[in-house]
Amino acid sequence: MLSRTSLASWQALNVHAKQMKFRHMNEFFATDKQRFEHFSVNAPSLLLDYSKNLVTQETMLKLMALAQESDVITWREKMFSGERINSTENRAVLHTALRSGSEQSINIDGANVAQQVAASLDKMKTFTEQVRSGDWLGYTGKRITDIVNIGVGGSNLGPQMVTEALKPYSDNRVRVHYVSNVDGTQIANVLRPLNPENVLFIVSSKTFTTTETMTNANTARQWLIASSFDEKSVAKHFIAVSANVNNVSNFGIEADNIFDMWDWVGGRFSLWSAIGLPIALDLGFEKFKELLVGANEMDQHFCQTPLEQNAPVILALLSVWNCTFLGAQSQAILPYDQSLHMFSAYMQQAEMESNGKSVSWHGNAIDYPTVPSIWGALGINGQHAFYQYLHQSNNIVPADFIGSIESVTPVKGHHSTLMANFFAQSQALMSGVDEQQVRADLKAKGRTQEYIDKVSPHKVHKGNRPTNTILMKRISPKSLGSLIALYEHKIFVQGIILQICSFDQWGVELGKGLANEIQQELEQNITNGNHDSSTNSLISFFKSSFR
Ligand code: G6Q
Repeated sequence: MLSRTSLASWQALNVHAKQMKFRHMNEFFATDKQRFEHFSVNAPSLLLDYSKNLVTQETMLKLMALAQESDVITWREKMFSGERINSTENRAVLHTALRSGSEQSINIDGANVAQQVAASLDKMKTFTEQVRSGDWLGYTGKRITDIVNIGVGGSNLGPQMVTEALKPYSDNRVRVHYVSNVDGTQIANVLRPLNPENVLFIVSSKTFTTTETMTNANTARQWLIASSFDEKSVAKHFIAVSANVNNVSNFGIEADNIFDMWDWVGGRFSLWSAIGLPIALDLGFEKFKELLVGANEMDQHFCQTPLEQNAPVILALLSVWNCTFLGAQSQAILPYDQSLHMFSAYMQQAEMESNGKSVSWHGNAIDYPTVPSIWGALGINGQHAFYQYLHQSNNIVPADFIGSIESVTPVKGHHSTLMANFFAQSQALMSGVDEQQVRADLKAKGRTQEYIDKVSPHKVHKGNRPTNTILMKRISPKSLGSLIALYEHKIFVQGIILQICSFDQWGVELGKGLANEIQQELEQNITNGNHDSSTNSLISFFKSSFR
């Protein structure tokens, strides 16, 4: 298959980008009074305003032509129908089936996916109700008050981000904690205040081989047995979510307490599966289902809406426009809602692990810029930290502003202050302030000419910095489900346009393998000496100095 660069739409965008680099968004807003109407769409639970991008109607037409020529529609059908589009791992990509509520059968390796999903959801429901009602008892007959989820990467970030976002919806029947880091400090801090008699551990690992998770799970197991003096207590206090039943059984977790994972769900897309159990335990199963409903509504929007009005497609095309054609190298995710304080970290994994690659589907080197690095933090905190860079650095950082019309926990006088900043920042990033204005403002304040000459260049803001604004009514299980699915599909479309295998993660696997080798050197007094001289010397310095 030919590189995307050979497409007529790609070449047209290249020429167009060279002209657009000299335009300013201020000019577009001045000449089109309905720019907001022309460049915004409604999608389930949210409004997307993309008018503050360096785009005209012509740009959008050219980008839509690129989506058409890249066969986005055919690829979308392939994904939803269970074709093995994860080509390097020969797997289907069906996280959408986890929330479809559909009985329509998709067959993977002789099994009906719809039936597998329905059975898993039933099992999650029963289990969630047992624990939350106090029917599930620990080894001394006490109810479970604390859930500790042990998992890392895709088996941690999604559930933790959602748990944090939906805290106001928790009835606090159980407390949910997360352990992901193999640094013992984390598990020690989590376990210190807990009583083993009341704790239920969820070991979340698709492979059940991930060293960090296995190390933490073994520590948790020892902590429990140090109190119960009975290996059998593990059955009452450990459950697992995994595709590796053998390893889970060897760990001592009973078959009934294993929740399925499947090859057709990637870790970073798995919060909709039993990996989401901590969410269901925290909120109750019905609210977990609302999360699935919200995601499914976005799936429907993605499948049924023409590309021109399709929010995930638009977001993907704008990212390709800003990064591949206009040269931006990073993108900020800036939530103005405390509930979303982990959202940037979650998106960082979702996009960078999916599309942070430099080889095409066919194994050829990709010779165009692909996806940006993703970073960000709560917008208000960012304003007093890194926004300086967004406003005045030489590097353009496109940003997504995400906010809510209503606060989930209204406190008088707070929300309007928060949202005033939300609107002000994207306006300032777009319009900037030119030197003439800066000088006039300083003069009006009575500053001396000498001061004005000195300070004016520093106060100029060029503006023209692209932002998207995503506005939701309020954060709820349903709207959060829609928001996450919006970005999942954006990432998918980006991958299709850039010819990237979005669903593998060989870069993660490389590090896992190397660390296992080095761990043996550290623990068994072996000197391998086969590393580069820096790594060899660091290992020997570590061993000689700290033992
Ligand atoms: C996600 C990645 C990766 C994975 C972790 C944990 O898509 O594959 O982040 O989730 O490495 O893997 P396990 O669930 O197998 O422990």
